Amino acid sequence: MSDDRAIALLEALAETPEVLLTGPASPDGDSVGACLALARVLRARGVSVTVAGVPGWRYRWLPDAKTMVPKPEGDFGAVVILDGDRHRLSPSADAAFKRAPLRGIIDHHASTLPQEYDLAWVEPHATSTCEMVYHGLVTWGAALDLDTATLLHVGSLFDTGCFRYDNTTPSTLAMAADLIGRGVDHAQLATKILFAKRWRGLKLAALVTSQAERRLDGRLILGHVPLAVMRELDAVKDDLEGLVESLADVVGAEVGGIFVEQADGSLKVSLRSRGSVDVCAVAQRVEPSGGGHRKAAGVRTERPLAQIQAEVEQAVAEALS
Ligand SMILES: [Mn+2]
Repeated sequence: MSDDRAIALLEALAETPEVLLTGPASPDGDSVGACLALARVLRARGVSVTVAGVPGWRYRWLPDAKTMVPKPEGDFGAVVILDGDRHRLSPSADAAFKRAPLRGIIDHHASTLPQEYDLAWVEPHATSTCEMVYHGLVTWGAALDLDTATLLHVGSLFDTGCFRYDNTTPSTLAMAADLIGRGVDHAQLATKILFAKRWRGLKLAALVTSQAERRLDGRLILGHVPLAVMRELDAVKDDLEGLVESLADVVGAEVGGIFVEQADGSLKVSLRSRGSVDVCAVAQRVEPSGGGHRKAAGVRTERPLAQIQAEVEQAVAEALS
């Protein structure tokens, strides 16, 4: 771990009067957990911390999630992005970031460019941002109370798919052992963060999987999520959790992808790889703004569905040949 970078960033934040922590717009479990955990520790040291973001129903019950602010206002001495990069911020977080005298990042995405920040703590090989924050806080000598431990465990669970993916390391499991030893309710968290679904989510998954397409002799499985279906079921992003994974889990599949129509007419593409295909590279071939990890990546595009599906198919075919 980059101890020096971690400590430099934590020390700088501890001396900043007003700190804003934010994930990307529509933050996932790793981002929400990392932001709220770091906020707890900094607040305990007397720092005034705002956490920006709108947690979905999956995360709203977590410790301190109700303190998250949808649109941060005013000026901050430092703005730090956790688990994402500056190109994926909400408009209000982006405005605060651009005005801040100190701009930092704590992230493990390979697509994140450290040179775009004043203080960058980026570890592309880290399993999750929560794992980075955990090691950073332990090295810093911070006390981790049960709520902080719970929040850190959330990101670890989320980014490993409950310790299922090949980014699960001995270090990941040692951290989990430590956090569970501090009283974290692993079974409840794993169920609520990764597997819980609303009735409408079950119906949505059934509709999407019933229309899913097999391409490249079943090595690529594509699912389309029409906006009309989302609206009819009154479903939101959190109701899609696990759907792209279930496509990638089909026997013989190398890559699964879902194409989710957005209210603004754009398309949000999520890709998962179960083999050698680098889906981050696939996402970046669709649009340069695509990003993520080798085995889990995404991209947003304005271009038509059929064209994007053909491009993904072409890129996956080339990667497999
Ligand atoms: Mn992450």
